[in-house]
Amino acid sequence: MEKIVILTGAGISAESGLGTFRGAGGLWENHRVEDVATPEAFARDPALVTTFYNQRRAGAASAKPNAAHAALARLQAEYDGEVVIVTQNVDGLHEAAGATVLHMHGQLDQALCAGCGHRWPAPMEMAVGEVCPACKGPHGRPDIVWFGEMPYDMDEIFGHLVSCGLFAAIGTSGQVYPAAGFVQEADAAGAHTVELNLDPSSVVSQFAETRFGPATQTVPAWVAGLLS
Ligand code: BJW
Repeated sequence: MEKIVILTGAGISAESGLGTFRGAGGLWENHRVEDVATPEAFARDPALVTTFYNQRRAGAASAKPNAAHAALARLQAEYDGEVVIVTQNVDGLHEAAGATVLHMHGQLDQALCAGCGHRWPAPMEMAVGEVCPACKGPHGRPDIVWFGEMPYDMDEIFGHLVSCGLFAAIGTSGQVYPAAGFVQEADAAGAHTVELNLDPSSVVSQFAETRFGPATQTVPAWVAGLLS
C-alpha cells in the first residue's frame, strides 16, 4: 500500500477550542508576531514571551482532541500501510487521540536549553531563566521553533515526502515555510495531493484535490473513504 503523509496545522485544533494564528480572532491579534515568535524577541523581553507560552500551555492542557484528531489516529491504526503525520501544532492533541506524530515546530509541554540544547518536560508555569537540569544554566526556554530557526526532523520529513503516494494538508494556511512547500515536494515525487481546509490556503492551486469545510466533518469523511 502507498505511504500517506499528512501535514496538520492550527485549523485541526480550532474545534477543540485552541486559537489559530492568522485571521479574525487569531492568536496574534493580541500579540505582534515579532513580539513573541522570534529568538530576538525572547532575548528582548523574556517575560512577555514566557507568559504568552505559559498561557498557551495551560489552554492546551485543558483541550480535548476532536473528531478530526480521532479520525487520523484511526487511519494510522487501521490503514494497511504507513501513515506519517507531521504537525506544525505545538499542542498534544494528536497524541491524546492515540496517534504518533512528528512535531516540526516543537511542543508546548517541552522545555529547551538555549545553552546546551537539552530538552525536558516543561513545568506548567515556566519561569524566566528556568534552570536546565543537564547543564544547570539559567537558559531554559519554551521548546518552540521560532522564525529563523530550523524546524525539527526535516531530513526524515523530506524523506517521507519523496516516497509517499498520497500527501494531505489539513487546516493550515500555507503561509509559513518550509511546511508550505511540502505539497510541491510531494507533487514532484508523483504523489496525489489533497488540501482539507476551512478556507483555501495560499498554496491551494498546487493541490490536485480540495475539500473545504470544518475539519471535524471533512477529515472523518476523507478517512472513511480511504479505509473503505
Ligand atoms: C480550519 C478550521 C477548522 C480554521 N477546520 N480548518 C520568504 C520566503 C519563504 C520563506 C521565508 C521567507 N522569509 C522567511 C522565511 C522563512 C520563515 C517563513 O516561512 N516566513 C513566512 C512568514 C514567509 N520560516 C522559518 O523561519 C522557519 N524556519 C526555516 O525556514 O528554517 C530554514 C529552513 C530552510 C530549508 C528547509 C528547512 C528549514 C521556521 C518557522 C517557524 C514557525 N513557527 C510558528 C510559531 C510557533 C510558535 C507558536 O506556536 O506560538 O509556528 S509560526 C505559526 O505559523 C506556527 C504555526 O505552526 C505556523 C503555521 O500556521 P498554521 O498552522 O498554518 O495556522 P494559520 O493560523 O496560519 O492557519 C489556520 C488554517 O486553519 C487556515 O487555513 C484556516 O482556514 C484553517 N481553519 N478553522 C479546518 N475548523
